Amino acid sequence: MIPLPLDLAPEVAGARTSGGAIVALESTIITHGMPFPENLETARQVEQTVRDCGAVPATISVLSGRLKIGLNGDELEALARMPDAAKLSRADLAACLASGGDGATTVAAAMIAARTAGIEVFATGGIGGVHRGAETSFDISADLNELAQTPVTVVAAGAKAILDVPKTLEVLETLGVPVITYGQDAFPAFWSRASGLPSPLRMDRAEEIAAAHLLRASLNLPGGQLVANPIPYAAEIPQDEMERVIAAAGRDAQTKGVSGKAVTPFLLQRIFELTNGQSLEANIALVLNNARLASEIAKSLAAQRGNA
Ligand code: PSU
Ligand code: MN
Repeated sequence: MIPLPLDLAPEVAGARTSGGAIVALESTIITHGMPFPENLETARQVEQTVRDCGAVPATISVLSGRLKIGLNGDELEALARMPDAAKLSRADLAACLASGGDGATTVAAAMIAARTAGIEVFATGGIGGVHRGAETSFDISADLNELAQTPVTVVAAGAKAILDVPKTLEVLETLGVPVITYGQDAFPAFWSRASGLPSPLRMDRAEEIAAAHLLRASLNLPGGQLVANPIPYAAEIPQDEMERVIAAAGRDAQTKGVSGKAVTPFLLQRIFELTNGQSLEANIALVLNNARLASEIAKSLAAQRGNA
């Protein structure tokens, strides 16, 4: 083995030494999920929200072939302005490090990096999943397999309706990934608080979610947990309003022959355009909401380990 080119931000290194709460954050949402400058503003707000909650944020990316766990202000801005950052999932991470490239990490790659750095809680907007039409395209995000094998608790606002939500839940069940909805029985669908499907599990307290994370380790179970956190009421967009737009974006992707890792960024960008940017406001609100819950879980993990 050769040593990993790993850089921990001083704040993150400090929290690791003291056993403090740390929340990992992905970066594909910055480079491929939101337009500039909203991406940079949101990334800064998410980090500030984590700090306000009493935890340390660790935004994950690859810069000049180094795996960064926590970015300083200049690095965050450089990433947000980067027009051609690679989108790194499990398959791409080591190759990007080997070639000295720059890239943003998806949920899957950020989970791998978080585990490497000893971080167990992670916040994002939405995870990747089983795409509509997967029965012919075979398009299933590597995020799902990652949840099955990497022991990180991931807080997301459910699964975005660009995916086939029932199939996504079926695959998660097959993989043995706990899907825990926070504070309600219905599994949320990103912009909407309900997907029309019940959540496999429900928990109402961050402490319980942290305890379940620790007990999975005690049981020697590989893999993490998916925590589905419903978007705040005030920011919700009803599902039927989004459906028309999602269907149109899906048709555009098909017409243009978009495939592979380009599919999710294409759909997100198209939906942004088709809603004249309206989808973005909801997206920002739910990411901040997820950062808050992830911070509470991370603090509880630290406390239950006797570090706080
Ligand atoms: N879903 C969203 N916003 C996002 C993504 C998904 O609502 O920004 C990003 C995340 O980084 C996720 C990735 O891990 O897309 C999934 O890509 P793929 O479907 O190609 O695995
Ligand atoms: Mn895919």
